[in-house]
Amino acid sequence: MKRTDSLKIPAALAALEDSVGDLAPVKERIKNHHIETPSWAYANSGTRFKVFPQPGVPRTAFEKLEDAAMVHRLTGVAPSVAVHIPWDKVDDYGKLNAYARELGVRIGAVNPNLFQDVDYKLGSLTHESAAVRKKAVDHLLECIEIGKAVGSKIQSLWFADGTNYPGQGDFRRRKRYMEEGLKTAYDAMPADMRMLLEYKLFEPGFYHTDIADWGMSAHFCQKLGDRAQVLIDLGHHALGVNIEHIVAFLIDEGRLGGFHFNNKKYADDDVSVGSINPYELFLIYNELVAAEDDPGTHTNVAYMIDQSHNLKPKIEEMIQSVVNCQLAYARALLVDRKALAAAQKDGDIVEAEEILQGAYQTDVRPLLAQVRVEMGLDPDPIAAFRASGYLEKISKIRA
Ligand code: PSV
Ligand code: MN
Repeated sequence: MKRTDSLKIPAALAALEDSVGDLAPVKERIKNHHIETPSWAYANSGTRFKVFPQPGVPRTAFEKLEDAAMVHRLTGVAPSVAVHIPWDKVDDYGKLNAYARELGVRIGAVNPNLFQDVDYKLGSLTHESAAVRKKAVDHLLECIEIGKAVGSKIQSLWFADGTNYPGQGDFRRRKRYMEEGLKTAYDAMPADMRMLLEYKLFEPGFYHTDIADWGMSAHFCQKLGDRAQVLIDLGHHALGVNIEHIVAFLIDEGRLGGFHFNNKKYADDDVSVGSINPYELFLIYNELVAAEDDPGTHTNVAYMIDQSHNLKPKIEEMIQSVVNCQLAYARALLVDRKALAAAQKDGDIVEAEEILQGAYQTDVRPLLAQVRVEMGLDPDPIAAFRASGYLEKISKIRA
């Protein structure tokens, strides 16, 4: 089947409407499902083996916003951009903010960087030196000020803190240092700001990391307060971990703050979301939609992408990633939740799985195409990008 076949919208939609009923509410929800893209994915990045340069790559934070705005113009659902400090450090954040607004986007999560300074070789918040710990805390406080200046409501924290050898560090002392540093930052946040805390089981610490899994992250958050929540980066789990279960558990505890979407095949986060295991992504979205549909459950989830695009053209990969999230969300919206609950209560495993599979195997591409048409967009954002001449233009300007 050719990609464009799915864009024969009317016939495909009529068939879908026949089987699932009125699509208007589903389309509304897809239009309002926003995905934040990260400034760092537009910039030059690579693996530790090699950075392969790409034409037109942004040279400044302002140019990164331009590329993010292009992704938003084509998809209609990526209106905010996460920044990373100091990678996106500028003299005047008011100016950066105003430029974002002018481009039709806004600045989203602020990501401090506590892993690229030589002082952090043995840790940042968990370092044995009080001076280094203070330097790390000061950076967190600086990022909160930047967040205030750009109107950001999220501080998104990831720590490279960890050790490589048994005996290198004292686990309990490091835990207390971490708690102390996080608390100083948490207390400095304005009342409408949230702290999202990532975990990662390994790398760059290969013996231990100070926030190794969701349980440790949730524990720190619980001690901090309601505005500290866990951030799930899909790449940061051991193979075989059931991420959708973690999602459901954290939702139920009011501690799911957001996602860093990407995909790991073996480790970490450098592959496009939905590229390796779209069924897993669907099952994650299935839990999110189940929570949205449950009137007794309140969620405030920041949907963000955290990828580093090494081989594919960066803007196209970002469009593809946003669309992959939309595909998973749309399919999850088609799950017949009443029938699923009934099958679960009856212990009817086969029926329950068939219900999920039925939604997952539905071709929702015509539905997404129709949503884009209704939003005044081209139904095929990648084709539209290729036809736009944008890459050729920036390649010349940024040469
Ligand atoms: C490193 O693993 C990492 O990918 C984390 O997931 C952070 O979110 C990201 O870098 C940006 O600092
Ligand atoms: Mn991440």
